[in-house]
Amino acid sequence: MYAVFPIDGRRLELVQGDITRQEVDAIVNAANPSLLGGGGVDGAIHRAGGPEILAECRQLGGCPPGEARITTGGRLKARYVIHAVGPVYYDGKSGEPETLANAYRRSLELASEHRLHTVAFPSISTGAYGYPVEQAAPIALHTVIDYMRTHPEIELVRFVLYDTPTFEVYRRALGVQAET
Ligand code: AR6
Repeated sequence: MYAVFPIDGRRLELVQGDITRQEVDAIVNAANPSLLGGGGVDGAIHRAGGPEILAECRQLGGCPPGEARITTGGRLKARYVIHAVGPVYYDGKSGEPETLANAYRRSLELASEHRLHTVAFPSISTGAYGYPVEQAAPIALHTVIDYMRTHPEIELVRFVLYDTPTFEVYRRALGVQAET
């Protein structure tokens, strides 16, 4: 499944799929503050990318929520992995929206600093970290759209959503039709 939202001649895409298979300059990992791996998309990225990514992560000394760090992509098709740490959801009134927006924005700032043009994101914090996807999707989308409008170097942002319900929530939040 696929949907596209044009932004000033560039593209915000939604696809259902596996982020580890994306051929983009950087894929974003939904990491934890240790940066030493975990389950979910984090586990999948380290499995697919190999031990080189973890070896680089060990040198970074962790990453606070709302921040991001960059490593190479190891064996992945993507040249880089941007490790972003989202918030653990508590009640939605404890700074989670700001921390989630910061995780997306800082990831894109790192992409710009490294002269990368195409970036794929998972749905940060909506798995093990428990952020309701209906609340997280508009924050993720608004943050990325705002950034793309002011940073023309970012040519493509692709949200790679693992399951159909998550894809549908993002598609509705973006207000676009799915294509096949
Ligand atoms: N491709 C794309 N999306 C995926 C993939 C994949 N291969 N695998 C899972 N997802 P989560 P979080 C989706 O739990 O909530 C880790 O242990 C998944 O269905 O990976 O930010 C870290 O180390 C969900 O929609 O990340 C942290 O400790 C989304 O990715 C913690 O989990 C995010 O789910 C971070 O939790």
